[in-house]
Amino acid sequence: MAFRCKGGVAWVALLVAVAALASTAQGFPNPFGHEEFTESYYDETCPNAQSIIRSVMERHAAADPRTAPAILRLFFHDCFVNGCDASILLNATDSMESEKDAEPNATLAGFDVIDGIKSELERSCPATVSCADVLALAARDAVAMLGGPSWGVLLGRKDSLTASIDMANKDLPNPKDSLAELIRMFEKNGLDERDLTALSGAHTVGMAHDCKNYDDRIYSRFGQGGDSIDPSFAALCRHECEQKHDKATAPFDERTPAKFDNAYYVDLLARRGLLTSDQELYTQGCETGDLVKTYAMNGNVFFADFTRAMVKMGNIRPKHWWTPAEVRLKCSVANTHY
Ligand code: HEM
Ligand SMILES: *[C@@H]1O[C@H](CO)[C@@H](O)[C@H](O)[C@H]1NC(C)=O
Ligand SMILES: CC(=O)N[C@H]1CO[C@H](CO)[C@@H](O)[C@@H]1O
Repeated sequence: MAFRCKGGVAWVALLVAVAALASTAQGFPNPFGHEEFTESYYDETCPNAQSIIRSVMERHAAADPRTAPAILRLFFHDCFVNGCDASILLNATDSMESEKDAEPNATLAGFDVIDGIKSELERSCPATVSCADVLALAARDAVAMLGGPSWGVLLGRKDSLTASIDMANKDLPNPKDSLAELIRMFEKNGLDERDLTALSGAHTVGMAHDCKNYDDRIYSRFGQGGDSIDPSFAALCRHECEQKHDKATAPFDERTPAKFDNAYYVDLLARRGLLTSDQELYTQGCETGDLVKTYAMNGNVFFADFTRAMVKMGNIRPKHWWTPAEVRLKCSVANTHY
């Protein structure tokens, strides 16, 4: 049963007002010195950038169905750790650990796809398109290729010179987090409860590859699971984990795991969300619970909110505007070494 809420309408009105204010503010130059992103950023310098990215994405996705979900997840991890600056893509060096080795990354994939896209781009327009923009465009293509919405991507991001494993461990949400914690982590990035609920809908595609991410929920340990999980769903997941151990995989959305649709929210209504962080949106949330119901009923509202939230997430900037940045030549290694 979803949390009952009072004053829901007032909250929505306030949010709409805040969103309207924020969007008018976008027209002004950023006081922190960040350049505005624009859709036309590469129109002169690399007019084929978007078609190159799309065709490499299609080639990889045809060969490996994991590609599109993996790229979408990579973009989220990039943006949440000190802004969308491609820091997630850097390999470790002698003097720097890699975000790839941070705890929440354990099963990230798709790095080779981004490296492949980048090397094709370098042939057409050398040293022009940043890896952070490649990831933003590839994530948009991934969603569209899975049957989801598409949108114009704002461009002009720069690539970081370094990565931070400590920030990756600290700034990425954990699958066992409570709703309050999720709200706090999204808020730190300027994302509200509506963004959180819509962006979590990315879990309508892809798989979890590690039972550790949801074991407490399916075994009802540490206050997780219990009434908030359908017992037959819990039994199904336990069976898979016990049979296959560290090879166990579980789709987030059981019925259409390869289709970007609103079925994730229908699963949450049935208490068949995989992670605690998924299910809490419905069982613990007031505003988020109402949104889950809305999205489950109306896929167009979900698509519209998801699109808007992806643009917002793609606008998360590195926290310090003076952070040195560049256009990397290879996405897994910085051009400049300290
Ligand atoms: C709300 C907080 C979130 C948490 C705690 C979370 C956590 C996770 C976890 C634990 C996995 C499974 C990893 C594995 O076992 O392989 C996963 C997969 C995934 N996540 Fe999230 N996630 C969150 C939000 C997001 C967002 C905002 C997006 C994108 C907009 C996203 C996109 C994905 C995708 C597409 C997959 C499937 C990847 C694959 O199939 O390889 N997640 N997430
Ligand atoms: C970064 O690491 C990956 C995987 O370990 C490897 O395939 C890739 O070649 C490395 N990149 C560079 C530029 O060395
Ligand atoms: C893809 C990747 O680099 N995964 C790493 C994430 O972190 C774990 C644990 O630190 C590593 O063992 C993985 O190789």
